[in-house]
Amino acid sequence: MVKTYSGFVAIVGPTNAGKSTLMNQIMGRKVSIVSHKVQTTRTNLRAVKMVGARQIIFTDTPGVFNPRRRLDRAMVSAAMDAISDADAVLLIVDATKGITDTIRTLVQKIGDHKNLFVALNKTDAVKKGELLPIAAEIAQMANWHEIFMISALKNDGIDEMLHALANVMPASPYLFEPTDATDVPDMLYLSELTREKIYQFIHQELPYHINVITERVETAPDGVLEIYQKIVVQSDAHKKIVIGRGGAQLQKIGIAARHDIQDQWGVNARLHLFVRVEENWEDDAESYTDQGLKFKK
Ligand SMILES: Nc1nc2c(ncn2[C@@H]2O[C@H](COP(=O)(O)OP(=O)(O)OP(=O)(O)O)[C@@H](O)[C@H]2O)c(=O)[nH]1
Ligand SMILES: [Mg+2]
Repeated sequence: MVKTYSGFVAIVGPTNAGKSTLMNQIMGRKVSIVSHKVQTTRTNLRAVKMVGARQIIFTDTPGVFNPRRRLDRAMVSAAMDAISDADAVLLIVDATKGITDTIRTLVQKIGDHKNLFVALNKTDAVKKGELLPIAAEIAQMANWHEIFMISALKNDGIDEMLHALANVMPASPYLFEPTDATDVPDMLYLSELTREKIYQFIHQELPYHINVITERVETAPDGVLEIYQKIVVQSDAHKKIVIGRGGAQLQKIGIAARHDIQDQWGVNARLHLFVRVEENWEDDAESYTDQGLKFKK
């Protein structure tokens, strides 16, 4: 019998470091939404990757930052849970930013984990000469198993990293089916694709105060998937921004989201978007469970 290995790798790091981009690159498709804005990922998302006979269950986590609001705290706490459950921790450092205070705090938090790895990401965007001092500095901050230089965007250095991570997975029966798969619920995934488009098109700060909920999905008699989503905002002013002049902004978001849903799932879809003002959604327990987060009093 072939000996099997299976374990968890938590992908952690500051917001915007490229954790979700890496997850998607590893899986070869969009598992986790990505944006140029901060605090994009809100909850832990898992994906199963087979590396030969070895199974790695990756957890993409929300970026770690100074939690101020209740939502922030729930996000940081999800990331911390992933670390404590992991067989290996992979810290993603944005090489264009170098070693920041967030990195220092995070290294202290993960410092005594038995399998620590660090990847300097976005190497495509910095000069070689700038990488070496960052690598040297991070090297002496913890007892790293290995330090990788990668570009999640350009798929550079990922294969080698996957093999190194696979090699520290514990001997175990497969914890999940040995196929590449994710645990993102369909309803959440649909909401996420729309949230990604809002981040893409709306330039004000308000995205962090937005929530998308998929309320209903039905197959119409003509076979088209009818998707009803509610975009929750915190004020009338925000609602105006999301809808845009004559509804133009909302229409743009809807078209882009529908195309993405069709591309990702290979279906025909009609997307119905409604914008609702719910001033206190961030204090409502249901908004958290919908997103796979724990509501903390
Ligand atoms: N140049 C370059 N950009 C990258 C790379 N990886 C990610 N990015 C960009 O960095 C931005 C943030 O990427 P995300 O993957 O959303 O970052 P994240 O760490 O998941 O962020 P949060 O979910 O907010 O914690 C996006 O604009 C990406 O396109 C890379 O290797 N090179
Ligand atoms: Mg992310």
